[in-house]
Amino acid sequence: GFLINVLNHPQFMQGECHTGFIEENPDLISFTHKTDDESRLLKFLGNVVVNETMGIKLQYDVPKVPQIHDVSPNDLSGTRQILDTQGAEGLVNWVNAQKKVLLTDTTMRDAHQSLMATRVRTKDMIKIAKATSVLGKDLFSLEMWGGATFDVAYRFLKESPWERLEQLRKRIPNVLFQMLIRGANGVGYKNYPDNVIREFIKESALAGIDVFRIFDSLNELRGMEISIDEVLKNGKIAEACICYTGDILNSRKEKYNLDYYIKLAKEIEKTGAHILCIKDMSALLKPHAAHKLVSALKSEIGMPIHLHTHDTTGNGVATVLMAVEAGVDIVDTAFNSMSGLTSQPAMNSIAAALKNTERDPGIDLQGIQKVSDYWEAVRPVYGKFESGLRSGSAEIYKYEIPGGQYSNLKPQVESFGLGHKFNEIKEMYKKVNGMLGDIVKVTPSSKVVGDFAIFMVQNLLTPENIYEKAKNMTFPDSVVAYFKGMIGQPMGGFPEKLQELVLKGERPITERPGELLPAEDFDEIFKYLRDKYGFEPTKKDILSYALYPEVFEGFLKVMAEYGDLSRLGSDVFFHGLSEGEIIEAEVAEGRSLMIKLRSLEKPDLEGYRTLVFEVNRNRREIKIKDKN
Ligand code: 3PY
Ligand code: ZN
Repeated sequence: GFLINVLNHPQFMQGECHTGFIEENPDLISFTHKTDDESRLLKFLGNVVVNETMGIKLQYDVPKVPQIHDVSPNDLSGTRQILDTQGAEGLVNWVNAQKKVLLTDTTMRDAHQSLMATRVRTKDMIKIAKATSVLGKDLFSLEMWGGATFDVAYRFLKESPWERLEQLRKRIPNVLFQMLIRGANGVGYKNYPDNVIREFIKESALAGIDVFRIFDSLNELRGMEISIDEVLKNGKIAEACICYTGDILNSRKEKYNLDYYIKLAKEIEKTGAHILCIKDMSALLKPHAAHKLVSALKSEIGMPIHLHTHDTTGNGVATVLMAVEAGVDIVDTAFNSMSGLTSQPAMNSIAAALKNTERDPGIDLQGIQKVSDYWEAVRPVYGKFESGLRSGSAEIYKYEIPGGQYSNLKPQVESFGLGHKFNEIKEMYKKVNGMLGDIVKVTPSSKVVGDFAIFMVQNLLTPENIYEKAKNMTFPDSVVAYFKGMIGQPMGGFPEKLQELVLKGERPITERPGELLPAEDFDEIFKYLRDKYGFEPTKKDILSYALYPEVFEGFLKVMAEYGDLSRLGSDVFFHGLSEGEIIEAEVAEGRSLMIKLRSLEKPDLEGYRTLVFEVNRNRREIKIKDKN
């Protein structure tokens, strides 16, 4: 290292070397003192630059954080204090007693899941946490965990989702925290053993989740029962969903009619769940249908009703307002700059629209504008994850594709080299739904339909020729698991001929998958992780491994190779440095490095590029393999 440092030093190379050279340039030998942090960070940055950006980077403004001087979140009393002091029943009574409509903000979960592939990092959430706590103090809840965020945090953001929960909880003590859990599928794409679901809920409740929104991707009650039971045991709020599909205004669409939803809601009420959620993941609930559904449910059941919809069609605000008119208790929205399109309808707009009406949510409009402004400034850094959709699409009524899947489908299809067949795949999504007998489509059943549709187009299959042409084909894993009954039973059962074609003689199950799956052995996971990685795994680590073994191990390996990346600014994490740029990188609590990228050299004969950095004004060089 030393010799190379000397040989590559610009002064040395320019022949300016004299006897004082080494004394004057302590960084030449300081490689022996360089911390591990520093080397690992440079390696990470070098990789981003060489293999992703080539040192080309837009200029990003630093988002302005609203300053809060006069109030401390710890002095605020909101919905969280009602739950803590009066329990779940007390909270439900309080909700029922409100004339106003209550608002949930989904910015930190579904909004970015649906708009930018779930990529928002904890660092950007923490910065706005205090302001959200104070300026959003009258919100019912913040949906900030669950769904795809768990997996994506580890897989793509190289950070711990548990840490996010803990950091936000510390800063926002007054508003209920809400998560989305896919019933027996947890925060994953398959059914897990019951003890995994139970322990996961227990640990999430301990870490700060108050409201568990639970759904089953086929609207099967038994897929939600374990989760509901465990949430009740932990004294938290169980919010169970009816996933909305079809169109109750259309009398020709009989399968999912008003009676279907009312019957399901009544069954849900019997489980003891506290709140009923109408989960309209694909934005299919038209405004007048919302009025009809909410009115009917309000007269048939006693639980508070929470509406979740998306703005994919552009009708989201209208749907929310009609539901408000019909007496819905709580509605999901997102701060305006994170709303619209595949995300939730716009909070600021809805709150303003309801001013001076009976159901005014009573939110500080100027306050939430500041929070929205912050997110508006954050968004450009995540630009490469945006879908490119520019307007609402009424097509979605036809295709019935959920918000997050819709914005993700195009890149997914492109990754299969089928970008030019995007329209065909959307058509096929609809056809596959028909072949399956018209099912509820939401994670993971929506993934089954998506994977199946891509497979059909890839292999030039049609609903007519598939029985001949696909006799010897292996179907995608998700499709096979679906037909085996591993994510439950669809209403009306499986189409038998197609099931036989896919399973090729394997016997499907009709039991609840959790009854058949052997319990997870947490002690064994503990020992495995400890022995392989040499640390004492926590309960959270064990659960993360139980849910996502490969993803979690991948995360551990990244931590070992690059260190903790969660403190890096998002512009640097995603876009590295441009040549000549100086950044301040926090590597540990209170410890920052000033890093400049001086130059990026051409690849050598083996394909390695040398990057010259300055770290706290000391020259550092690293070589990174150019993978292109
Ligand atoms: C999820 O499961 O992540 C969803 O957002 C479903 O709508
Ligand atoms: Zn959603």
